[in-house]
Amino acid sequence: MTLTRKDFPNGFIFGTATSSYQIEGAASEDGRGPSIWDTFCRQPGRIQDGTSGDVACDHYHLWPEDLDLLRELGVDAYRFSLAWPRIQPSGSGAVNEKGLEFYDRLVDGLLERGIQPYATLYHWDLPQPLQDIGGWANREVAHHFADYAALVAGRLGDRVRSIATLNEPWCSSFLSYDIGEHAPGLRDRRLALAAAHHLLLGHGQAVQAMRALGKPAELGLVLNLTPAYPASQSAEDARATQYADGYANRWFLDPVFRGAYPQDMWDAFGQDVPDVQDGDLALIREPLDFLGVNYYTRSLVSAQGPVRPQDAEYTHMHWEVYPQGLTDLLLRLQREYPVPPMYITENGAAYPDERGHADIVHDPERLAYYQRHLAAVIEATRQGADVRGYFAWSMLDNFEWAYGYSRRFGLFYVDYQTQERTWKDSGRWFQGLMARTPVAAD
Ligand code: IFM
Repeated sequence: MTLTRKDFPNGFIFGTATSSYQIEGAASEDGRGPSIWDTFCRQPGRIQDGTSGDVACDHYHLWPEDLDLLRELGVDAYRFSLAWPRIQPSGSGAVNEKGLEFYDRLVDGLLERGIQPYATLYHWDLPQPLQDIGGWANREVAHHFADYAALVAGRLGDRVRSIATLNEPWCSSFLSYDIGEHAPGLRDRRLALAAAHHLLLGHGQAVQAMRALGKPAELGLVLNLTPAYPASQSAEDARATQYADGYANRWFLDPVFRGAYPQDMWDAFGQDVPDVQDGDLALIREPLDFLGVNYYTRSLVSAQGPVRPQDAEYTHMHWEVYPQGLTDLLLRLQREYPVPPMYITENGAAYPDERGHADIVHDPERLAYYQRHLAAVIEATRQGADVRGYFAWSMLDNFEWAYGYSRRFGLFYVDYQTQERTWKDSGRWFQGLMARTPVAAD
């Protein structure tokens, strides 16, 4: 079997994705203020290898070389995020011009190389001063976010093709305030639900504020969605699966596309539900130009807890490789929600790559992962899902949050001592796909 660009709908966009804290480094340069991840990384035991994003891939300095690599890769687009603490070090008010200038240069550099910029406003690096007033659990932060969004859209909205407000609000709320694995590392269900609500509110307000500027950029939201499947036919497993789906997916999809929180989850969360004020849900439901879908794996659920099938393949994150889940997810979104056009804004896999002496890193499992998931996207589009593009996560190996540098997701291998970038087989395979030549799909 071969895969070519012709297998995808006309105009389908291919790109790679990264995020500011994971690659930029230069944590205290040119007026950047501290973010919650700077704080979190300094707390003992939070990051598996005790590292931080202080230097990361040093992309803040190496961006011209990195954009040259993107050009060589041949992608149509590049998805990156802006560091709010570079632009507004205290999270509101005063603007740090040097921070905005960095993104000006990045966007112009992409355009000069014929690559379309896809910007994300918030990929988890909240300015620390906003955490000091409670972070996303404080409703005020939503208003600050909308101001920041308007500021960025005013500056870049003519040049970027798309602006996503939030990346993966599930992670910035449940994973960060309920499960405690991400900054700020809290374990409080009530705060997590307040944070989730204020993230969505901030998203809606930001879309309204940006739209009012009348800039051409497409506006949307990026959700990480994990389809849940029952481990058996039992009624107990079905109930547990519905809860898992509510917690991971519907708590975000329903307010954004239906204007209401799902009743079963509202009942299940009991006393912890957020304070929803008049007009909030109308704002959250603000129409979008696109939905970004981040897909990595599925969950298999029993009443006793998650199940790990024995015969399945797993990535270095211990996530099951399950391409069918992506087809199912896209078709479900198209069928059950009034979704706008969709992009796969992230998909990819970590494997323990090793750089030998050759000038290429062999990563057969990642390559197979991409081939199988792209085939899953094609299948979904053939069955009617309106998918307009696909972004591989990630362009570079980078700082994988609580795992530090111990997990590699890149199409390019990064040597963190020398900052040398080395092509992986998966990168060369993408290059072949971009060049419109048929490439093997298995
Ligand atoms: O690295 C992350 C990214 O920041 C958000 N989505 C999932 C990726 C892999 O864990």
